[in-house]
Amino acid sequence: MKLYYSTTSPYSRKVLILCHELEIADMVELIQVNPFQDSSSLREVNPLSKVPTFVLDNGEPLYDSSVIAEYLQRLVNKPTLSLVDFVSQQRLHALADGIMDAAFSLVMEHRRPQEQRSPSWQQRWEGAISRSITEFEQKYIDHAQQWHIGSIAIACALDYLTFRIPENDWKQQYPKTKTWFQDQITKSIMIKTDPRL
Ligand SMILES: N[C@@H](CCC(=O)N[C@@H](CS)C(=O)NCC(=O)O)C(=O)O
Repeated sequence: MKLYYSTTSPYSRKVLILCHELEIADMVELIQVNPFQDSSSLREVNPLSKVPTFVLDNGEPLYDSSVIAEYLQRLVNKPTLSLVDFVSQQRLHALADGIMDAAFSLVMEHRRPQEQRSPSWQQRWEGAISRSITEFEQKYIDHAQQWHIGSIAIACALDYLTFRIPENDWKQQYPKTKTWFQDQITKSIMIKTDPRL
C-alpha cells in the first residue's frame, strides 16, 4: 500500500497518525509530494491532485482522507463501535475536517495578491473556525478524551491553525481546548509528524 502525502497537509497527518495507531505504518510506503509543484505522479492516481491519496496493493486509489481513514479502520477489523460512539467520533472528525478546510482556504487566500482577496469569504472561513472550536469546547471536548479518529483529526486541525495562521488567537479564547491540545501535542506521534520539522 502507498500513501501520497505532504508533511504540511493536516489531512495527510491525520492519516499518517491513524496508520501508526492501527500499527500498520510498516505496511505503507510513503511517497512525499507537493500537490502544487510535482503533481504529475499524484494526478495519475488522483484526478483531484490532492493529498492524501492512498493506493491499495491492487493499484486501486482511494481518496479523500475521511474515506482512507474509514478504509484503514475496516482493514484492521477494528471492533465495531456502538452507534453512539460512532456518531461522536465521526462528528468530531467532520468538525475537524471543516476547520482544516476553512483554515486551508484562508492560507490559500493569503497567498493571493491583496487586491484579489475576498473579505467576505475570509470572514466566512474565520467564522466557521471560531464557531467550530466553540462547539468543541462547549459540547464535545469530553468526547475527545480517548485517542481515536475524531480526536486525532481535531489535534491535527488545531495544530495546522497554529502553524499556518499564528495570528489566530484561539488559545486565548478557548482555555479548555488549549489545555486539551497541550496534552495531545506532546504525544510522540504528534511530535514525529510535526509539519515544522
Ligand atoms: N477533503 C480532502 C482535502 C485534501 C486537500 O485539500 N489537500 C490539500 C493539501 S492540505 C491539497 O492537496 N491541495 C491541492 C489542491 O487543492 O490542488 C481530504 O480530506 O483529503
